[in-house]
Amino acid sequence: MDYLAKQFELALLAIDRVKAEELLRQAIEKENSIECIEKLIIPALTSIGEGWENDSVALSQVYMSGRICEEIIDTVLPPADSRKIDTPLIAITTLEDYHFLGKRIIYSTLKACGIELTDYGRLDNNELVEKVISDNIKILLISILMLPSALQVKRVCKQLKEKNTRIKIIVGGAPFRFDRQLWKEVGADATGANSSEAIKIVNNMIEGLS
Ligand code: B12
Repeated sequence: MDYLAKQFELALLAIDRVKAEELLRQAIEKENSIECIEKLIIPALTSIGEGWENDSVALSQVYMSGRICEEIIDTVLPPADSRKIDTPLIAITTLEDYHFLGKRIIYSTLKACGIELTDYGRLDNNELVEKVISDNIKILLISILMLPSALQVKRVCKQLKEKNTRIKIIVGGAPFRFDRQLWKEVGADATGANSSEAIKIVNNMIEGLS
C-alpha cells in the first residue's frame, strides 16, 4: 500500500488523472474503498500541501490534485445503503470554505452506513444558523480546513446556543486534527479525525437523542 500511495502522489503531481484513478482502483482490489481513500488520497494531498508550503510544489499542482481527487472520489465512494436507519435530522456543511473533499467523504460514508443526512454545500455563519433552525436539524457536522473558518464555528455555536437550540455540533478537518483541543474552544460537542470516527460519533449521538 505504501508503494501505491507514493505512486498515487506522483501521478497527482504529474496531473495524470488516468494513472491516479488506475492506482486507486488497484488499491481497492486489496482493501475497501474508504480505507483506500484514507490511505491514498489523504496522505498524498497532505504531502502535496506540505510541498506547497516549502515551495517544492506549485499552487497549480495543489489545485489540480484536489480537482483530480474530487473527480475520482465519486467513482469509488460506496453507494448509499438502502436500509435507512431511523435518525434525527442531520446536516453537513463547510463554513466559508471551498475545501470540499473531506465533507464529501464524510457525507458518503455516513450514507453508506444507512444514515440519512442533508448536504448544505458551503454556507456562511448567518445562513447556516437560519437553515439549521428552520430545518429543525438535530445533529450538524461542520467540515473545515482553514483556521479562520474554524474560528467562525465559535460564532455559529454561540448563536445557536443563544437561540436555545439543543443541536449537537460535530466538527472535523485539518485545524481540529492539528489542535486536538480546538473543538472544545469553539464550543462544539465532538470532533472526529476521519470517516470511521465520524460514524461512531454520529451513531452515539443518535442513540443519545433517541
Ligand atoms: C487540496 C487543497 C486545496 C484545493 C481544494 C480542492 C477541493 N475541492 O477541496 C484548492 C486548491 C482549491 C485549495 C484552495 C485553497 N487552500 Co487549500 N489545501 C488543500 C490541501 C493540499 C489538501 C486538503 C484536502 O482536500 N485533503 C484531503 C481531505 C479528504 O482531507 P480532510 O479535509 O482533512 O478530511 C478528512 C478529515 O479531516 C476528516 N474530516 C473532514 N471534515 C470533517 C467533518 C467532520 C464532522 C468529521 C468528524 C471529520 C471530518 O475526515 C476526512 C476524511 O478522513 C490542504 C493541505 C492539508 N494538509 O490539508 C491545503 C490547505 C487546507 N489549504 C490552505 C489554503 C491557505 C488555501 C487557499 C487560501 C490558498 C490560496 N492562497 O488561494 C485556498 C482557499 C480556498 C477556500 N477559501 O476555501 C491551507 C490552510 C491554512 C490554514 N491554516 O488556514 C492548507 C492547510 C495548506 C497550507 N498548509 O497552507 N486548497
